[in-house]
Amino acid sequence: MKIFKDKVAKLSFVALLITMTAAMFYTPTASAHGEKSQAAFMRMRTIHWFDLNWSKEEVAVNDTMTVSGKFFVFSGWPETVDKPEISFLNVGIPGPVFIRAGSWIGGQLVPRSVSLELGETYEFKVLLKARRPGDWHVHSMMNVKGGGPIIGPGKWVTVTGSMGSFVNPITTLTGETIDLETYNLGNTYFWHALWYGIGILWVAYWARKPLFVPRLIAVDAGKGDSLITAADKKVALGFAVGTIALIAASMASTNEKFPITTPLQAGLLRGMKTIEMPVPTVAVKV
Ligand SMILES: [Cu+2]
Repeated sequence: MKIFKDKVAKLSFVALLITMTAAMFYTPTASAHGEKSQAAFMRMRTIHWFDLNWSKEEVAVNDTMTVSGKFFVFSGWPETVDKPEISFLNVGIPGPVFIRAGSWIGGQLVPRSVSLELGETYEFKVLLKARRPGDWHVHSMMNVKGGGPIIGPGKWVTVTGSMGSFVNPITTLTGETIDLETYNLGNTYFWHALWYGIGILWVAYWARKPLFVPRLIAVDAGKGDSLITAADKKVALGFAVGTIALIAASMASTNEKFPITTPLQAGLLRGMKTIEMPVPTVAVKV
């Protein structure tokens, strides 16, 4: 009986290994456009995209392409979705495989949210710069506050080249040209590591002491006050003062290094230019 059990155990283990290996190597490719999985009322009663044009099917890293077309803001907008009073023209792509170099509604640059009117038709254009090689779905998309992302039709676009050669240069107010792709990355790593290290030290300090159950017993026994010693209070105070001092000092040095800044840009654009659609010449009898 024991031999039989051993055999079963061994075989089960082998089966488990085979399953795991198979699962690791099974990587199906997603080949469908997901907008059809949206609820019908989201897809058919919100933003109607039409006359869409993708300027390229294949684009090299650092080259640009446009997604343009028109959209009609459906007059029978569903009650359950917030009105598109605060909307943002976007694209539906799998992560930052392109960067959005600019977007326009009715010929006006829209780097921020816009207010759309029900029953109106608008023209749009999004300029994309290729960043990561691969085959990607590129969809038009409208983010509506209180409604979520409303995705439009998509098309496969192939990006060729290598991501290592991607650059994103901009000229700052002071006339300096920087590459946003790599700008000050060392600084980002430094601050992440520093705060992570401080956090670990803080947790490690308290984790040296009896945790959870012994603490609960002490609190239940009315000895909760004895858990935190005078030394603990000093250490905690040290952490608090140190943190504030570090923030104050780094803020002062940053302000000194970058005296010219602009306030964060936010706002809402109203009165976007609409287009008149030609009067329908086809009569449909329902
Ligand atoms: Cu898609």
